[in-house]
Amino acid sequence: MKMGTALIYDEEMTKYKLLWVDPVCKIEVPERLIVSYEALVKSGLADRCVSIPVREATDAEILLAHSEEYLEAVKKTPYMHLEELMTFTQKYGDVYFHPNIYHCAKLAVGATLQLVDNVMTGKVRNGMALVRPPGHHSQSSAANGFCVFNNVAIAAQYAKKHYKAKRVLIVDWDVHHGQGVQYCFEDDPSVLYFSWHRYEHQSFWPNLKESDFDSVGSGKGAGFNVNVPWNKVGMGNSDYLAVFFHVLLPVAYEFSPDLVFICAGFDSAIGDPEGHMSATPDIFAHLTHLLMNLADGKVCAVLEGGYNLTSLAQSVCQTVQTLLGDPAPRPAQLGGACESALESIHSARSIHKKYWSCLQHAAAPFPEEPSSKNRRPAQQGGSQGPEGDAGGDAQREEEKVEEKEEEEIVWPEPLRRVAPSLRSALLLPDAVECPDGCARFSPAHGPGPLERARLRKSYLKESEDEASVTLLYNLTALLGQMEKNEIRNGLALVPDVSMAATLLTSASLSKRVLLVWMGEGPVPSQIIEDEKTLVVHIDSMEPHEAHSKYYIPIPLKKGCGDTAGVMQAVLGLLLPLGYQYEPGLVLLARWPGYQVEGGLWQQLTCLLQGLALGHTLVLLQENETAPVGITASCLLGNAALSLGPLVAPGPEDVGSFERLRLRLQTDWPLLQTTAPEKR
Ligand code: X5A
Ligand code: ZN
Repeated sequence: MKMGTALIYDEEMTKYKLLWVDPVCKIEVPERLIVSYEALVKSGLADRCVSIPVREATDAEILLAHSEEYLEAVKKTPYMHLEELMTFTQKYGDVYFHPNIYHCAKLAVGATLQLVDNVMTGKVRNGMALVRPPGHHSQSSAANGFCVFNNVAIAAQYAKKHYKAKRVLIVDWDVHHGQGVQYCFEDDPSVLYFSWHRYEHQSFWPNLKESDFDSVGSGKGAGFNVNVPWNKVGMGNSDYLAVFFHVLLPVAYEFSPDLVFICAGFDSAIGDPEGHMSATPDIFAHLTHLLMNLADGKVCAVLEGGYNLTSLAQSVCQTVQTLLGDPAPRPAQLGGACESALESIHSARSIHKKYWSCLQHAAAPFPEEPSSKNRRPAQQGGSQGPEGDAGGDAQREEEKVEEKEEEEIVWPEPLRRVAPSLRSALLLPDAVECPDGCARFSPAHGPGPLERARLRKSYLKESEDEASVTLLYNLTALLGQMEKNEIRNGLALVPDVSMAATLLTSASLSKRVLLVWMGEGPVPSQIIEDEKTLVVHIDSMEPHEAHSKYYIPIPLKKGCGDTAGVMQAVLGLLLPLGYQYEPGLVLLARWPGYQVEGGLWQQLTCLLQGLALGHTLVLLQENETAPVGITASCLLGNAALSLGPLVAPGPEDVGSFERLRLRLQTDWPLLQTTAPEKR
């Protein structure tokens, strides 16, 4: 099993800077890299990574995404004097040159290629390259937006060429549109480019028509370019997650990449002078986590923008810590996406429905919308904020205020993320072998006579033996240690899944438990009535009439054998529900006889670990030992097996998911995919 996280950095890339006065470029400073690396060292994260040296990219490698003329022109810059550098710079937009930038740009590409080599050969599972200059704006024959060579575009071509990668996904979460990447792969169906970006109806840099949602790629590449333009500033955690759940992840899973790149710009985080967004640094833990089970875990994150040094350093740490496998923080108080974000989500979903079967049932596109340019969402990722139209003078006033706010903007430092010393504890009958890397759970001491009597009275029949009492006791002891954060997650083979779930939901100290119930068997009524447990029941039966806010049955016509259908339910319903609920514990119960593809079960197990600080407890029927190994692997932090490209889910099911979404979205706004007045 491939393990380890690469960190690729070299101080040399801090050795160029702006040599003249330019208000546009003054934010791109060497300190960006220095503070990011220092934060990784200080927090002990750098030490836990596999450190890999950078190298210079070769001409041939640079030519994978650039013209010879352009490369030859950049090659001359180390010999230019100040005046010549300034003149050369003027040929391009929002960029500067320095005598050492060519050297650094070759190292930035080379660092990215080193990352690809180490990930593709399995020396590490994933990694991050901390580079300067960034890459995603640079084009075949042009430097642009602080970028000289397109690090990620070159690396994607390189992975196709040297490692025969058939499908590459590029997720660009930088706040600017990586138009350079889009141009490079516009007609290429083997590279799926996703970008969200501040757009404001084309009034934000780089002010391109082709950054809008309707640029979907061309020719064979149609459908393989996914743009989600932000038409307002202030987008927050809920907006980012909603785009992942309702646009990116369904498409990415259907595409099924062999390799994932992240154009990891952190100017999309709070406090950034370019982005003006409000997403907090800890959201990048989740964005990273949600991508880590694609491509068998092969994720290459490459730094792009990020200009608030505090926000940047925190966000880099969140990303690397997640790549290393530490539990993600609990994102608090998620609302639904704001109205403007919902419009963007809806536009992207509807324009892409003809290319992606997971979006088939997205509602029809809007009629031409009236201009709503001047409205902005609430600062903290909610749709509840005041939304008044501000015109002319009023807007200028607002901008002044905004500038002032920018300097003062503060947010709490992300909480320290502590991984319990024991990752996975398994409660198995003696006859069942414990998989490597897991610990067989045994409590410090057994139950006293009173405890025995209580367990027997509440959960067992008189006739049941002492061993059953002990098992129930052990189960609650395991839960207790998880809730004390001494053990991260667990798996238990139990004689009766229903009874174990009933016991655990009532014994849990957590105010909120998420129970994911897989299979046809009925959920015990005691749990359904329990207000502190949210039950999501993925089964193959007719819809129950008995649904409530906290009991959500998701029927599947073709049953759990419909991998695409289940994945659709997991990404579009289960995860948004789970994230909004903020559980303190996740129980994943598998009804006996439940037939499910191993990879799908693994995806579910892995994705759910983004919730509840990774406190996942899996319940399997005692005699069903086959899934123990694959489940344990996921609990230990290995990536889930890739599902391969997904086919269309059962059309009846997709229809019923959409109806379910409509019915639930008042209670659970993170399920929304459409702005209120357009529904
Ligand atoms: C990589 C990056 C931003 C350029 C902004 C120019 N570039 N106004 O974030
Ligand atoms: Zn940027």
